[in-house]
Amino acid sequence: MRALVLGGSVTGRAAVQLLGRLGYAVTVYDEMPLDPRDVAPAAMVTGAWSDELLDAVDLVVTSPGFKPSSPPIMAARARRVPLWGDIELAMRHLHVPFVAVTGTNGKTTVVEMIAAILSAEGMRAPAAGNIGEPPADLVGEDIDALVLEVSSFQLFYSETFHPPVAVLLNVAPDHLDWHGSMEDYVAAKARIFRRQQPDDTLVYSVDDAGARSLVGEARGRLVGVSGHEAPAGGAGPAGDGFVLPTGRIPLRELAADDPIFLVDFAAAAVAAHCLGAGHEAIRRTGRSFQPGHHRRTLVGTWDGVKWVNDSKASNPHAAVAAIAAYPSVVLIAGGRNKGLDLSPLAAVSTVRYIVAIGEAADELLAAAGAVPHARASTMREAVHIADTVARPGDTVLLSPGCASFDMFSSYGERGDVFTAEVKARKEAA
Ligand code: UMA
Repeated sequence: MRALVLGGSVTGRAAVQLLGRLGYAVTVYDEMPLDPRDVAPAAMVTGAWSDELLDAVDLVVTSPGFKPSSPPIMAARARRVPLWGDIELAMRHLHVPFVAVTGTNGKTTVVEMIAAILSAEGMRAPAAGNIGEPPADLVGEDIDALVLEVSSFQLFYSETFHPPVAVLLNVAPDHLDWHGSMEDYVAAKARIFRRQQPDDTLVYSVDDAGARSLVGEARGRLVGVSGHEAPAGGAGPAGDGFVLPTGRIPLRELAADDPIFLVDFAAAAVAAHCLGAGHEAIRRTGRSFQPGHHRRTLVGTWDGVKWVNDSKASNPHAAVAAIAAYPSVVLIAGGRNKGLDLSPLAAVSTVRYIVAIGEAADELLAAAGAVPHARASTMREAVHIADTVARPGDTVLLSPGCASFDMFSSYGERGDVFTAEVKARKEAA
């Protein structure tokens, strides 16, 4: 049996190891140069694609970065070679209870919360998938359950994927450059519940119009969650309390009380409960949970101005939610647009000034209209401009609404550079 793995990075390396254990002779293809040691014992082909790479291949496993329109994918489809994503491959061999989480925004936080609750319950339930750890690496490990973050790319390349518990947080335009259209993006997201049956559970946010309309097609048991008002039979705030599937707790006890945190916690609580977590484990996690870096992270407050790093917001939907969470915002935004309309960023009523960066700067400045604005060519210059215009009561918010790859290697690096520039400037002052 011969397999071709597309992409020799995080996903590809894990696929090579699993396919090897399953008895496949594996070749890895990547456009970019690779270190052969990283993909050993697989054979390696880099550079220009050739359809001959599919000769005598029984299975293609693709990394999520390969677009449906890329030559290797088009060629595999044309030759009718079975084509799976890494989630499809891994979940055919991982026979443990699991929850799968998707959504345009917030999925990593919810995955971390579910994993924290299950760990507080004493379960071995690692987080895997788009969060960074390929599930293929977990095949054969002694675990009780799995918490899987699945992107639209991974869902697109899945066939038999069937989560007994699924979470759909929200659906808003993102990754249209990859999927080609909003319809195709939404269709990929819907694959999280396509194979569910009536005894499976689909947790969804009633606060999000995109999620609400999509779950109309689902067959599983629907449980609604909210960051504003707990729906009947679901979870969320109710008066000064918070309704959980296991009972009620005081709202003031939770680590944060903004609607984004509350809806994430409600979804995590319901999903973790489906996998066996009890009241105390859920409650303890709600009290202590801290979201990861670059998610509305406070860098510091100087002269009445808050500086906040929300570099993780790489689409307009995430940026708009963050901007609306502060009363008066000097916004640093822009980067590489993923084919999305950036004008909603400028339309949020709390935006007082826009500093535009990166390839999308022109689009943002055109959308700014009457909102005062400026362009910066580096993060240092953006911080300098923001510092000049900010006044007490403002929040200077880096919430780009775009990918980072035009100026940085990742959203993490973008957030780190912002944090360092802010500290260098304010702590020196
Ligand atoms: N490559 C090609 N040709 C292509 C596309 C990619 O040769 O047309 C090669 C690249 O040269 C590179 C490799 O494929 O060597 C990269 O593969 P990849 O882009 O699929 O990325 P991985 O490093 O395998 O990481 C992927 C996810 N990346 C993407 O979906 C783009 C990671 O999500 C994920 O953590 C990891 O698998 C483990 O599951 C990142 C991400 O940005 C964090 N995800 C998007 C998001 O969250 O918005 C969906």
